Amino acid sequence: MTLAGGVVTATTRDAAGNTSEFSHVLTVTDTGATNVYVKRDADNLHSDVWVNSGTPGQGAPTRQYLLAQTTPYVFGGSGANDSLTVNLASGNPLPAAGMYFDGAGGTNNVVSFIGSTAADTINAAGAALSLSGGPVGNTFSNAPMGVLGEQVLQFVGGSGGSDALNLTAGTLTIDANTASGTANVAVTVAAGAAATFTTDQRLAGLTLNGGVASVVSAVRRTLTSGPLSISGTAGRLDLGRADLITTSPAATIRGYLINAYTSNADWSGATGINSSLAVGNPVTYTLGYAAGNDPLAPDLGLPIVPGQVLVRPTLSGDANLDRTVNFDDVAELFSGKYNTGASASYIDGDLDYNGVVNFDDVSVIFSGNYNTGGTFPSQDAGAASAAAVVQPKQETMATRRRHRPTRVHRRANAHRL
Ligand SMILES: [Ca+2]
Ligand SMILES: [Ca+2]
Repeated sequence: MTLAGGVVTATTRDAAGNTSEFSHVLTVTDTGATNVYVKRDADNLHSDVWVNSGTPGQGAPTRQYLLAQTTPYVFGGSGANDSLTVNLASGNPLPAAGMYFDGAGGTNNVVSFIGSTAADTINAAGAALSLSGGPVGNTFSNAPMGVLGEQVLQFVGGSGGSDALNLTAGTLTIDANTASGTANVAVTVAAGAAATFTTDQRLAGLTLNGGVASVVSAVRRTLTSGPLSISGTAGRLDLGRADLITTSPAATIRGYLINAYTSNADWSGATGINSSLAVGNPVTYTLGYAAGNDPLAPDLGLPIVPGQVLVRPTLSGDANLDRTVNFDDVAELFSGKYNTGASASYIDGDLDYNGVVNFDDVSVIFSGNYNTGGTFPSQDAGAASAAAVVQPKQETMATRRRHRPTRVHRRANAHRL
């Protein structure tokens, strides 16, 4: 059998990875990317396979295999980036003996699941994927799907049900985004496992049970999640350049931030919420947060509503979370709780997470980023191009005089330190 751009031979592989000739499985031996899509046929006897189809899942399939077959379905990929998509919408399409995917060469081999309208759970444990939940026939935990050479696992939302993607071992790039409507895929990362997000994500929830999740992207992303839970001695969320918007309470999120900030004020904690940028340069970068029910949040134009909390990696000293440090941040800090001893949030001006606003926080503002015109690196694509043509906002002497605390006022404050 010959496909466009390559040769497909018929090979199967047993659970130990040994291969032998067989008649109904595919090993791609060409060097081009190959995309295979499988879906249970309406006859409930076969699964349909589309290979490199522009309209996978529609029309006549490329081939079929028997659901009752006692040898696994094997897709051995090429030297390029291959993908295997498993559509669960009409039931479990795996044969009784299971399925094996080997991405072979390439650095971006993708295994992708399309959920059913019921609650589907994908469990990824290194070399084995399994499925539980879902409608009758959608469980293949007793016939695991073997994976090799897989870098990306997709289980995007929008198909209905309360879906879950559990990463219990290994390191994978995860895409569990629900593009529109209510997010319905919750992601859990167990101890020893690591998930990387490279695109915007809207998740039903994110649970880091000792595992690490990182946002890695050259441009700013937004990780939007239902409840965020971080536990264990190594549960950590590394936001990189990304904003986090979550429904977890502000006090919970503040606790996660303090865990990572540590008494060294350097974001080096093994647990909690941090950013690799701030870890690498804690003098220049920090993380701030704001709650949507804080009256200051709408005043500052922050993209959250009551019931949400924003966490934003930014420049140290950026009290109002606009990603630059100037007199507006000084004004923010003196807006109400300065030297009162009152319990304070980040946008109240508690920039060093000690719970109150005092001169130590003023020192953070003037620690290096003040009025440099600098902005937090890697704005989103639109903002980056705008930033390239818009001159940094320069404070005039007139505005500085207008906003500046009087010398007497500052001296009075100094006495209260
Ligand atoms: Ca600012
Ligand atoms: Ca403080």
